[in-house]
Amino acid sequence: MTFRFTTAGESHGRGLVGILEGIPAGLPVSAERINVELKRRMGGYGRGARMKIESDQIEWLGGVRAGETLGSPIAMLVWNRDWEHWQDVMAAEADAPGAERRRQVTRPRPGHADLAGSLKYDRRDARDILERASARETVARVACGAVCKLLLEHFGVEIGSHVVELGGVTATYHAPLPTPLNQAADASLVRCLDPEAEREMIARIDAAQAAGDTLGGVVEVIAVGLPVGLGSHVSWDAKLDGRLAQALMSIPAVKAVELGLGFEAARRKGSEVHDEILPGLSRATNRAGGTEGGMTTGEPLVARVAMKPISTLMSPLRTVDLKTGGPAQAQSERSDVTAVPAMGVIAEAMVSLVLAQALLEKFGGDALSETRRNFEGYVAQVRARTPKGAAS
Ligand code: EPS
Repeated sequence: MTFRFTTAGESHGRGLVGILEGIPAGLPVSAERINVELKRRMGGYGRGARMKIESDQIEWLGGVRAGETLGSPIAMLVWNRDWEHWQDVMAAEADAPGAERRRQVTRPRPGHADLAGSLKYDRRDARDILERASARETVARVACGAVCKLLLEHFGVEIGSHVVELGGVTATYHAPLPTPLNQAADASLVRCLDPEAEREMIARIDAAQAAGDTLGGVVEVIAVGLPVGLGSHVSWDAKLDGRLAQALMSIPAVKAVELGLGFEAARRKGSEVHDEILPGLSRATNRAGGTEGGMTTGEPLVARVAMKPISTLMSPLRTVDLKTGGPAQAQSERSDVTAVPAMGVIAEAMVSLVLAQALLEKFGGDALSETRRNFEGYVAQVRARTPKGAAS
C-alpha cells in the first residue's frame, strides 16, 4: 500500500482536512490521543488571540472503526471556530448570502507567500494566497502525524522535542535529557528545558510584542528506539536524512535543518566527527544524529530545525500596494509574536510521518500483525549479527 498524506483547508475557511493513506489495519487509535497533539500545537507563550478562539479537535471521517484503523485512507476533519466571523469573506459560492471580497490584501508582507503567490496564481487579492499559506494548515499535519506517532509507539519509537533557542536566547541543557522529553518540555511556557533561558525568552517575547516585532528560534526533535536500517543508501530519494530535511523544511517559516552536528561537522576533523563503533555494535558518540548513508543507525535521531520570525509585523515593513503600484506599509493583521514552541510539535509530526513511511517500507504489512511479524524477524536477524560475548 502506498503511504501518502495530504491536507486541505484555509486558515479562516470552514475547516481543515487531513488524509493519511497506507497505515495498516488493526492499529488502535482514538480521537483523544490525536487531540492531545493538537492541543500541544496550540500552546506556547507568544501565540496571538486566534488560539483563544480555536479548540482544535478531530472528527473521524473515514478509515477507523471501533477504535482501530481499517487499512483504508484515514480522513480527519478539524473545524475552524473562527470561520463564524469570516463566513462572508471566505464563502465558497459566488452567490452565497453576503459573499464579497471584504478584507482584501493588496499590500504584501515581506517574508510571506503574499507577493510571489499573487503573481504566480494571478490573484488581485493576496488573501487567496495567504489563507492557504497560513501555518493554520499544520493542524491537519499534526493530526496525520499523531496517527503515525501511535504506529511508531507500537514499535517502541518515541518522539519528542524542545526549544533550544528563541529570540537569540540559547538554552543550556545536558545529556541525558529528561524522559519522557515532552513531559518536561511541555511543562515550560516556551517548551524549553533551561528555566533561566525560559525567563529570558519570555522577556524577549514581551519586548518584541511591545515593539510590534516577531521572533524566531530553533527546536530540537529527538526520536529514540529506532531500529537500524530505516531509509536506504541506494537512491537519492530513498535517503532518510534527505527525506527528513524536506519534510522539516516544508513547515511554514522553517529556513534550516541540521542532523546531529549539522554545520558544526564541516568545521571539525574527521576524528572529531565520526562515531566509533564499539563491541555490541553500539556507538561511542552520536554526532551523526542517528543516520549514516541515509539509513538509521539505531542511535537516537536528532534534528534541529530553525524558524525565521513570523512575517506579519504590527510595526510593518515597506512594501508596494499592488492596487496602485505605489509605496506602502505591509498589511498587519492579528498574528503571533512567535510560534517556535508550536513549531516543535509540528516538527515532531513531520518526523513521525517520515519515520512511519520508512518503517512501513521496510516491514510492509496490510495488517499490524503482519508488520509486527516482519519487524520482529528483522530485529532477531540484526541481533544475531551482534558479535558473540558483546554487550547487546
Ligand atoms: C497565521 C496567523 C495567525 C496565527 C495562525 C497563523 O492566525 P490569525 O490570522 O487567524 O490570527 O494564529 O496560526 C493558526 C491559526 C494556527 O492554528 O496555528 C499566519 O498568517 O500564518
